Amino acid sequence: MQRIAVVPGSFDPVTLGHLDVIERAAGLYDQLHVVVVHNPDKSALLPIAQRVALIEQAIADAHIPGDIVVASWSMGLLVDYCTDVGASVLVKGIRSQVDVGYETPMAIVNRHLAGVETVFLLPDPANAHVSSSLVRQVSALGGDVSPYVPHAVADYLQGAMRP
Ligand code: COD
Repeated sequence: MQRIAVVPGSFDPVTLGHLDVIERAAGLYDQLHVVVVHNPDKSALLPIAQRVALIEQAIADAHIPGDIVVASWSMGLLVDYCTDVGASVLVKGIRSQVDVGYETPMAIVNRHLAGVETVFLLPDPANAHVSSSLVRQVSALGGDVSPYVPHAVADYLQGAMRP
């Protein structure tokens, strides 16, 4: 039986921290779905289709091996996506106690709702401080985001900032 996992996120935009989690999760499961989910608690910078395209480009540029599907989901519960594709595991990154506090209730509810387990990966220390919100802020203020994001994202954001 295939072991299928989902890495969900806002990915607004995808960062080197996300890419590290995606690469390590791809090595743990037979098939990985990287799923862009609209988070109603956050105001978005990039359209969802653009986030999907940048993740696909970043995975290709980094030559991450494995069976990786990039998709988006806005039809309701995340566990419904998991059920649709036969995934029994969600993989999430945990950077801090703040992430633990945010993710713990969701992990419990997702297990109760659909029997979907959540696996937490600790970040690579090199990326532990990186977040999409930090990238959005640096970009909005005209700073260099290339230390924090894949090349495709840096190129896209620098192009978008040009008058
Ligand atoms: N290193 C390691 N991991 C990282 C890093 C980093 N530098 N940066 C982010 N991550 C991890 C985050 O901790 C998170 O696990 C994941 O990557 C995605 O991060 P973001 O910021 O792109 O996405 P979020 O935090 O806005 O999460 C959005 C979700 C849609 C995944 C979340 O809200 C969710 O799971 N929603 C479920 C909706 C649902 O079905 N609710 C009902 C039952 S709970």
